[in-house]
Amino acid sequence: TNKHWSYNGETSPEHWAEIEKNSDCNGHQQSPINIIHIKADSIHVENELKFEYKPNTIVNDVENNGHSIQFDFEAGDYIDYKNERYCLKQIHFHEPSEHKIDGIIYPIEIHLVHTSKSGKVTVLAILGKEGEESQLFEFFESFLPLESGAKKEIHESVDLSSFPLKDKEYYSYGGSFTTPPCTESINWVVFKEPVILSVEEVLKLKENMPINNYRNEQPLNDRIVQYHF
Ligand code: B30
Ligand code: ZN
Repeated sequence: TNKHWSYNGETSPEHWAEIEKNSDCNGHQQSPINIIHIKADSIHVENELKFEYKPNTIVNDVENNGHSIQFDFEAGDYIDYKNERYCLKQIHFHEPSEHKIDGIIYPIEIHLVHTSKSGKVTVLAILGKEGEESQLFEFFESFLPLESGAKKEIHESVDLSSFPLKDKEYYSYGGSFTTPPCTESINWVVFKEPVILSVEEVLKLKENMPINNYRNEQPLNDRIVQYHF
């Protein structure tokens, strides 16, 4: 039988390309990356990223899929990115962060995964660091702990418009899924400023997630990162 990918031992990220035969894991446009601010190309485009996050979007369920904690969303929250509409599908977490900014690793990274009608994917990445407590994390963590493989129905509304993302500076580049099959042509948007959650919230998330579920930094190769201010 097939060995399943993981974050440690014989099926860790260094082995993904061998064990996932038809994957892109050996590709040249992989994620995550270390974003070096002074090397990014600064640009300002009006309305490149617009949020259509509603105050009452339904979270269908949460699953511990063995590689992360993932919340699945009912259709309702959208972003308009580069003149295309993307629907929020799911949110999941990594610890510590996968992306780095100027070499800095954050305790948490949140991925908001969006897809367009034509099948394109945009992932918004938000770094998380310790400080004041966050109502939003309080909500997400209220469904933990969750055993590996377990799924819980939720059907409650959440207000992601309370995430302070509107008009915030971000980096963007073309990359891949950070897990097998490491599919390329993913639009990445990484917010420059981290969001704040409490020490306790970070701990609770870390204790209830697959440990060290991050992929190491991938080479930038010939790609250019844009800095949107
Ligand atoms: S990430 O944001 O780059 N970490 C997928 C979405 C986002 C990222 C990585 C992967 C994805 O959609 N993968 C294919 C579907 N998955 C199921 C899933 O959504 O959770 C299949 C799988 O990997 O075995 Cu886990
Ligand atoms: Zn992810």
